[in-house]
Amino acid sequence: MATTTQAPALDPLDYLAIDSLLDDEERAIRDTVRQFVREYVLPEVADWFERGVFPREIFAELAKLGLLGMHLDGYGLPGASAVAYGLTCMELEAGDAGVRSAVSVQGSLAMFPIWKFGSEEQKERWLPPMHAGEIIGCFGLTEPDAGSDPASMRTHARRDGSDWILNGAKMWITNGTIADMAIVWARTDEGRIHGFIVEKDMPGFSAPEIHKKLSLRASVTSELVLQDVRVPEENRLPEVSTLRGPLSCLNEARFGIVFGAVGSGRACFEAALEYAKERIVFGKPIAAYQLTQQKLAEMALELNRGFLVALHLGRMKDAGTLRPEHVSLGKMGNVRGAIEVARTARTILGANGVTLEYPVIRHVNNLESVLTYEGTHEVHTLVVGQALTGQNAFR
Ligand code: TGC
Ligand code: FAD
Repeated sequence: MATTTQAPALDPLDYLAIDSLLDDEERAIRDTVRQFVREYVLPEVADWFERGVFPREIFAELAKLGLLGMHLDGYGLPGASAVAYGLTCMELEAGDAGVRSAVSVQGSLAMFPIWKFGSEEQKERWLPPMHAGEIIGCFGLTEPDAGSDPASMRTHARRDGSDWILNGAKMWITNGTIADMAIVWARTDEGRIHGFIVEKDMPGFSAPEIHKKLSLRASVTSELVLQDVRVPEENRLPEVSTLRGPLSCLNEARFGIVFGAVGSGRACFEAALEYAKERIVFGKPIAAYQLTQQKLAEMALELNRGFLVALHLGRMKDAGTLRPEHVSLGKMGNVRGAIEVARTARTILGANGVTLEYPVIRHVNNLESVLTYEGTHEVHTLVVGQALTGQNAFR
């Protein structure tokens, strides 16, 4: 008698069985981070968001899992694959974008520039304790009058003997107030752009927190103020002196967002699906109405498409073929997709969609920051436009 192959049951949270495209190690890392988020983040995060706080202690927990700078190698760092790093960002952001931001900034924006552009002494001094969560870093590129166009930065570095004197201000800096050090990008009179390791106790440096945010509330966002801060030459990153330095770091963090946004969207989809099956309106669950099913089907489509794009970009990064323009397309598409999913999920929850009793409104609000930071949707559109046409439409 002929046997029929039984296809595995369809998993609404993995409709296209993308899980089967991951290897055992990738799945193990993903599951470990997912468990951490369930145990450590989800029970508390609505409260952190409501109070507008980010618990610094979480760095110790993230370090125990080896997640800080996980995709870098040497100096005691794990050297995990790009896909493993991406999956980590996805799971962390399914908890909250603030937690993913903390990991992105530490690994991709504070450790990466040292790893890529630092001296041997800098790498040995900073990378191991940053991986261990003993030293927290931040990344200062944006200024009050220079966001999308960092080439117009005003923060200034002047050579003074064997030191540099830094003056200026950075704005919207994740982790700034709780950081032990900041990678600060500054321009010299010769028009060079250098990265400096500014230590929090250096006289003239301060990092006041920015309050009244209604997005990414479970994340510290700060100004960096530099008034005649004397930084020794040994704290300057020696291997880069143009905007390529900070923009290279952004490629790393943007890559994490391509995955992270799918995590935010997935968390909203999961909440909406569960709610739709239980909420009875006009005598039956709202999941049984065609309009709700259309919303859920569109959400599933967007999330599966986003995950496939992310995974493909991850495989390209691991193969060494990923270009910044690819990352821009991924960030553009996946953040927009996640926003559509999150807002649609919010409608399914009705009034419950606006309370912190459910995760959805938190993700909706967080995604407004994700849309803007690491290059706005418009900036990435113009990067892709330039790659397609060869025409620079920024200026
Ligand atoms: P352009 O003249 O094109 O380039 C200047 C130099 O940089 C090089 N380059 C890149 N290198 C690596 N990766 C990239 N993606 C690069 N893009 C450009 C380029 O080859 C050149 O190198 P060199 O050595 O020949 O001088 O630069 P531009 O001034 O025209 O600017 C281009 C533009 C607009 C794309 C760029 O400025 C940009 O990306 N703007 C957006 C700024 C941004 O994304 N800021 C993010 C701040 S950090 C943040 O938001 C953290 S949030 C963290 C969290 O909480 O998760
Ligand atoms: P602007 O550059 O003033 O842009 C305003 C609007 O104009 C946007 O819609 C933009 O897309 C549009 N626009 C700009 N140029 C063009 C153009 N050529 N054509 C058409 N439209 C255009 N920065 C850091 O350096 N480090 C951090 O850790 C960090 N963390 C952040 C955390 C949060 C919560 C937020 C919200 C921001 C953070 N940022 C950080 C800053 C972030 O990178 C910037 O906000 C972002 O790059 C945009 O800059 P801007 O806000 O000055 O907007």
